[in-house]
Amino acid sequence: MKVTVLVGGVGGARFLQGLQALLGSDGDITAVVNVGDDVWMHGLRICPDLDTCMYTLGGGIDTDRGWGRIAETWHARDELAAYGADPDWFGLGDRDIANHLIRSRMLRTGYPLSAVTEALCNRWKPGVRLIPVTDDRSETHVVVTDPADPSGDSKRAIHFQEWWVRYRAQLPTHSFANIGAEQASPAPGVLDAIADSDAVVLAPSNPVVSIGAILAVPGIRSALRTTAARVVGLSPVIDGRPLRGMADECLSVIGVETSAEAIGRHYGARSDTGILDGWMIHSTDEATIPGVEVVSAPLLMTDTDATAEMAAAALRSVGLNL
Ligand code: FO1
Repeated sequence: MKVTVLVGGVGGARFLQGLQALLGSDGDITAVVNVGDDVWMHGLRICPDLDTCMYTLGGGIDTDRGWGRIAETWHARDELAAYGADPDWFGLGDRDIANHLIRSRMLRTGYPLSAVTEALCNRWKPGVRLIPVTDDRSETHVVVTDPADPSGDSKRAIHFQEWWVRYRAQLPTHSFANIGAEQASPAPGVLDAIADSDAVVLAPSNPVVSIGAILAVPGIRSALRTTAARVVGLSPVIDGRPLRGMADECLSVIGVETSAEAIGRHYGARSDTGILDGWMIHSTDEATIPGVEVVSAPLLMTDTDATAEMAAAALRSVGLNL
């Protein structure tokens, strides 16, 4: 069974683990991964969502943090801070740095990010195909009230990572921008994966800075609207609260209520101008979305079996027999 999943970071990686467990060797899973979080730091290209998926499925992730390597050390980070090297608020682990050194060298040699990802996955063998949504630059930047201006009148754009890690989204925030998206195009294999799958799944990732950043790449939204596959999403919000991360902070910036129903309506029905055929919500939630089949099931990814059940419910909801 061919399934293509649009994923962001931690929630998306966990969902992929469950889907992989569900489909087993019959599965042919392609993950179209968000690159909006990607950033140059200390001369290295960091791709947090690709790395979280690769490490999680490859067995190298630190499960408490949800990012970076297990059994990590931080000597290089501490040395950089000792030199006063900016930024000192973003933790690069020693083991993780090897990954970024290889990626940065390959990018500078001219390899596209999709080829770099394939090379790194030769080591980690995630068991699913990880493809960045685009090989081009499409970074999420955030327009905030300038923290350096006491009057509070001036705005400036900062990289998503600074907003998320340095400021924990606690700045007055006005908008998001996907820098480079207009000139970006889907990476090789992405449109075919969406067109040729039995189902396309929107993982329970951040609807704005993960799924939204993927949809910002020209061609993705129309591929979802025209594929013969059924398209089903899973709500990242239960009982009005995100399971982790700061989806609520992001949703309020774009004026969408933090609820399963509001997010499903935000994605919209394919029979209208949206991208969904089905929408999974948690057993305790309610939602009515014109043109979308709403199904409720337990959406807590407490372990791989629970996540596998969730994935099965999602695929069944759009008519796949599992
Ligand atoms: N998240 C943090 O909260 N603090 C960090 O210092 C940090 C470093 C970091 C380094 C590499 C990497 O791949 C991810 C990292 N993250 C860190 C997570 C990153 O900010 C993610 O983009 C977000 O957590 C959202 O997915």
